[in-house]
Amino acid sequence: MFLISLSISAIMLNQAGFYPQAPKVAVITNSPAASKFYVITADKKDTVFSGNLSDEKQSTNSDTKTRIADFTKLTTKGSFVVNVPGIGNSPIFKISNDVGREVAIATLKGFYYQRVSMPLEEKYAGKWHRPAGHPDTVVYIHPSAADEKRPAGTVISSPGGWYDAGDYNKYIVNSGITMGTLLSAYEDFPAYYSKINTNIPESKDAIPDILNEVIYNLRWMLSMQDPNDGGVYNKCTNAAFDGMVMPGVTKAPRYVVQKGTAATLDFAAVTAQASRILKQYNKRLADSCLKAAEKAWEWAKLHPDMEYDQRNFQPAITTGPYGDKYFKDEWFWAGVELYITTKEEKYKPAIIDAGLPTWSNVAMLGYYTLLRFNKEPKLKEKIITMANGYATKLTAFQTVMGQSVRDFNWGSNSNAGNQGILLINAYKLTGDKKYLNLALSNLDYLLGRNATGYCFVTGIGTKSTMHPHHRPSVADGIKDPVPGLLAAGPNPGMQDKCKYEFTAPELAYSDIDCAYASNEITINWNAPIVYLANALEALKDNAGYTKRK
Ligand code: 9MR
Repeated sequence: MFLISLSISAIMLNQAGFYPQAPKVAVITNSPAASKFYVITADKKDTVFSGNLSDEKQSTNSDTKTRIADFTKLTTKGSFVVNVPGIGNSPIFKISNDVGREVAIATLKGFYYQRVSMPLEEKYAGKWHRPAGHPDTVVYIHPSAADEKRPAGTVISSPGGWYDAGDYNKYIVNSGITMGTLLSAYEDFPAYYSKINTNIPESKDAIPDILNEVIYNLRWMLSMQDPNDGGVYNKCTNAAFDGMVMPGVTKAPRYVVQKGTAATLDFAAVTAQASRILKQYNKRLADSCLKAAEKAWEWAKLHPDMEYDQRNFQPAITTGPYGDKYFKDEWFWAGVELYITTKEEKYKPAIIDAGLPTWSNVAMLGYYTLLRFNKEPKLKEKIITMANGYATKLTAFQTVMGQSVRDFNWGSNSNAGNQGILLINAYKLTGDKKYLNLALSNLDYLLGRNATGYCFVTGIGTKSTMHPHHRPSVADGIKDPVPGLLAAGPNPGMQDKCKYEFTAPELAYSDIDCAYASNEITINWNAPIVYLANALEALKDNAGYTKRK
């Protein structure tokens, strides 16, 4: 048994599998003596392909040396393993037209499992069904958020939304980038998403499931705006993190805390974007969203740089801060979304620099929207320049992810996803398939072609994350973790101080629930893989990845 698992972990590949006419690569990590590899059928009866391993490559993010097995030329559909003499067999993988479908749907469904205030019924949630978590119908105005009209202790209702992560709190800033990414996924591929069914309670209505999922969190977000002045509370939270229990078991008081510029502008961007997208499905909701966005914008003009800082709060609040001190990017993104939705020049922002999106840096979301509506065509060059940068030198795992050691920070897997989104945008802007292949290399990374050998999506593949820092997965007594959730990924910061077998940047991942700095799941990390996996599914036929026979 031991030998088998050793050999499995030495051949890294996308454990879901490959589209017939797309690039297909496996990576061998323990210096095989052999120079040939074989692809054999899963029943081990037939050898369908043989090839030469590449020369050895030295990874720049650990001591790992790799050799590449490229079997792109194999286009036969079926179930296979890669075999390297002296090493053994890879996990079984498929070559099929629909190979990305399961992960595309599962990661979107992952959001359903994060819903806060409704029961997850067995017909939708399977064995992970559970009662509703926090009702959040009694939420206190924390002293940090108090004013004359809503003094400390005032009760408001702020139900619904998604739990942010492995914890049970709800944060506006992080909902911002998450919602922007999901709304953009829909806005970039509306026809595709109109056909996707994730088996959620709303699946039978006329609204695409991705939008139904987004609406569940949107209604919560709307409740986080102070109707008196338009400002938005930073989060709806316990005073301290809950223990590792099921949601709703603890009855600790819930608070909304200080308003902030980042939260309010992220809210404005999301509600403005949602407004134009939802108009055709629910005019009333769309109208309320636009009013909310405009009101939030007005509040932000009066408070252009109000940092959220909980350090001296009484009573103390120790849950995640998502504190941000730099607001130019939020101003830009909110301005763009309001401008595109209202067409009013007064919102049109001056262009600022943008890097890969993170929860604290959202400018790129504004670029994507401007380009989607054919505004500011010169931004295209910026996207293409970044995408060409990704194309210059692939890692020892033949991926874009990991070209810079800085890719391995807290939530590193979201960088792989966000690089993928940028590359999908480059493909949409140019039609050059090189960018799509590079985007695919990062999906391959997330699903197993990485130094750890893990598929980082729960429930997918043969060696995937089993013990995420995710309270329901820990506390529900079910062996398998809640499915469709993307683990944070390697993070040499290891701020959790838990046990790590390896500490090099690309290996600092520990599949234990203690390891919140590398093995938590979070909505802003799930959203990019939703975008990426579904975009590839949406584009696969036109890109020629699939095969008719
Ligand atoms: O993703 C966040 C990361 O960038 C920060 O460095 C880290 C520490 O503040 O917090 C992460 O966000 C956590 C949030 O504060 C609370 N919910 C879980 C999030 C993921 O760990």
